[in-house]
Amino acid sequence: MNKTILITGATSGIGKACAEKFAQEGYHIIITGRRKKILDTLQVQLAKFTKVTTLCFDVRDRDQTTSALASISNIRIDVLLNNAGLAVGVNPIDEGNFEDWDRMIDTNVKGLLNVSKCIIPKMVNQKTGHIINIGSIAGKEVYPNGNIYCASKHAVDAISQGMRIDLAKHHIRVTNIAPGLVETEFSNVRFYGDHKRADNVYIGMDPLTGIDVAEAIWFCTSRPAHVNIADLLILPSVQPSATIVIRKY
Ligand code: NDP
Ligand code: 8X3
Repeated sequence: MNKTILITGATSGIGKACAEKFAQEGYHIIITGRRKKILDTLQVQLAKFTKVTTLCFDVRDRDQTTSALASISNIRIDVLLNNAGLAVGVNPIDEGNFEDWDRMIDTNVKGLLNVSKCIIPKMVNQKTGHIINIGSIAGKEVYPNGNIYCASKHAVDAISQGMRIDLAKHHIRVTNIAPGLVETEFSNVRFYGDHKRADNVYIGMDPLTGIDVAEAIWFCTSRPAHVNIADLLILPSVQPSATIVIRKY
C-alpha cells in the first residue's frame, strides 16, 4: 500500500522539492500552501507519478487549518512534514516591529502546532507515524539581527524534542531537520521582495538546494521502523556555522 505524506508549504523551495521527491518515490502526497494556483500546477505536474491532493490554507488561521485538515480525515497520514515557515526582516531587536514578529511566531511556531494538533491524534490511533519538523541552524545558534526568527526556530527545536518524548510510546518518530543556507524564496520573503538583496545572500558560494534537503528528509523517512534520525544539521560545505560563509570573490 502506498504511504501518504502531508507537506505544509509545498508551493516553493524545500517543500516543493520534497513534494517532487516523495511523489517520484511513490508516496501519495497532500500538498498545502496559500497560493492555490501553484498548488494546482504542481498537482498536474506530479499526477503522472502518484495521487496528489491539494489543500489551500494559511497555517496561522486555526479555523481554516482545522477545517482543511478535517476534509482529509479519511486519509491515513504516514508522514507529516511541518515545513511552512518564513523569516521577515533582519533588524537589531530594538528596530524590529510587532507585525514581522507576529508573522514569524504565528507561522513558524503556532502554525506548526495548529497542523500538528490535527494530525497527531490520527497517528496515535494508527499507532505509527513520522513527524518531520523543519527547524534551522537558526534553531541551534543565534546570529546578529536574527533575534525573533532564531527564537522561533529554537522553539521548533524544543517542540521537536517534546514531541519525541511524548509520542515515542505511540510509535511515532519525530525528526528535527536544521538546514543552513538553502537557496529558495526564503531570502526574498525575508527582505520584503527585494530580489537583489536576496540574491546577495548566496553570492560567491554554493548554498544548499531544496533537493539537497529533500534527499536528507527522504533518508530519514526511509530508515527501518526501529531507527529514528532525531536531529539533522545540514549545511553548505562552505558554511561551517551560522555566521561564517567562505565565499569566492
Ligand atoms: P520558501 O519561501 O521558498 O517556502 C516557504 C513555504 O512556506 C512556501 O511554500 C509558503 O507557501 C509556505 N508558507 C509560508 N507562510 C505560510 C502560511 N502562513 N501558511 C501556509 N503556508 C505558508 O522558503 P523555504 O523553502 O526555504 O522554507 C521552508 C522552511 O525551511 C521554513 O520553515 C524555513 O524557515 C526553513 N528553513 C529555510 C532555510 C533557507 O535558508 N531557505 C534554512 C533553514 C530552514 P505559500 O506562500 O503558498 O503559503
Ligand atoms: C534559514 C537559514 O541562516 O538565515 O533558517 O538562519 S539562516
